[in-house]
Amino acid sequence: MDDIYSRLLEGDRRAVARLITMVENGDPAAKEPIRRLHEHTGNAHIVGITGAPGSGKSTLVSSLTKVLRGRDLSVGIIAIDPTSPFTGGAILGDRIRMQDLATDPGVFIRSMGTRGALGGLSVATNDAVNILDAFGKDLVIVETVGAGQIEVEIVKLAHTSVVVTMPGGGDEIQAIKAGIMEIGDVFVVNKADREDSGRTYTEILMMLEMSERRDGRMPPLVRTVATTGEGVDDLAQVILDHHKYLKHEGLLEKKAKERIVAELLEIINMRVGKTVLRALQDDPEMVDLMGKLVETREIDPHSGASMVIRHLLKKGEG
Ligand SMILES: Nc1nc2c(ncn2[C@@H]2O[C@H](COP(=O)(O)OP(=O)(O)O)[C@@H](O)[C@H]2O)c(=O)[nH]1
Ligand SMILES: [Mg+2]
Repeated sequence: MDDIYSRLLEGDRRAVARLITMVENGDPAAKEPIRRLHEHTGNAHIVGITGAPGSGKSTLVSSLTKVLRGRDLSVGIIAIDPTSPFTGGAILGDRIRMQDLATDPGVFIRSMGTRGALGGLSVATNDAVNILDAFGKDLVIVETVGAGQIEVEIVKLAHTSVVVTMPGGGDEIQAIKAGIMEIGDVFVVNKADREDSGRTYTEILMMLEMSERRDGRMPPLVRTVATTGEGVDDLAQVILDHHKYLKHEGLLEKKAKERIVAELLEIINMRVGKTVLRALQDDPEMVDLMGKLVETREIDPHSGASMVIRHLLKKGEG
């Protein structure tokens, strides 16, 4: 594994791809190179892009990347597809769309599925972000769908969170109201070529103006046409400006600390989950408990969980 570490730092793209596959598969051999790469991380500007399926995120990421490349910035892209690996259509679509970027050595694109995730996706995504950071990418863009738990976790880990909406997306406006609002640093109305886009723009603008955010900052709202690149220069600018703002206000360091803590908690969460599952399988006392829970229904899941935790803590001390 020494090899993959040094090859990665020498700029070998295949080493990057290989290590990401390893973290995605939960391969324990990834731990050592990840550990050693840690000191090379912390330089990339991490950008999260979220929004409903079909709002144009992938198209936008691709045109945004072209603009960033025009400014001589290197870009890593991680597209997370929460659909099952059997419906690989979206991933395929993204690949085709991003094809012209794929030959650019300043760009690294990777899709990740939720396959075998079990709470491991956030951890694998963080690892992949860190790998691309250590690989020297100036920006790492993570595209996720919707506003589910995993997406919110991922968006929390970005320095700059971009929320993409499109005209007529009544559901999205509800989602924004329901909490995405707080985590969005930049808002986009994509598909501004559609005639009903003006109304959506006004609605979101009003909502942004009325909302009271913890950071007291009014996030910019940008209109884009991802397919033609219209407005994407502006989008790139507000994203880069947000990074400058974080730096200037001393917030970048605060975010970095939050990111490390969130990462730690995610890893603990995943590892404890796995440990508990193993313990449940092997331990006769746990087998007995599962019997009472599932077969005879003597105990309810809450009491069962308490018993498992007490049992594991006792075992851990003994
Ligand atoms: N009219 C129009 N269509 C767009 C725009 N951006 C994306 N699309 C189309 O919307 C569809 C979904 O785009 P995609 O990038 O896959 O959305 P994602 O699911 O959010 O990643 C595709 O057919 C795109 O060509 C836009 O600005 N205007
Ligand atoms: Mg997409």
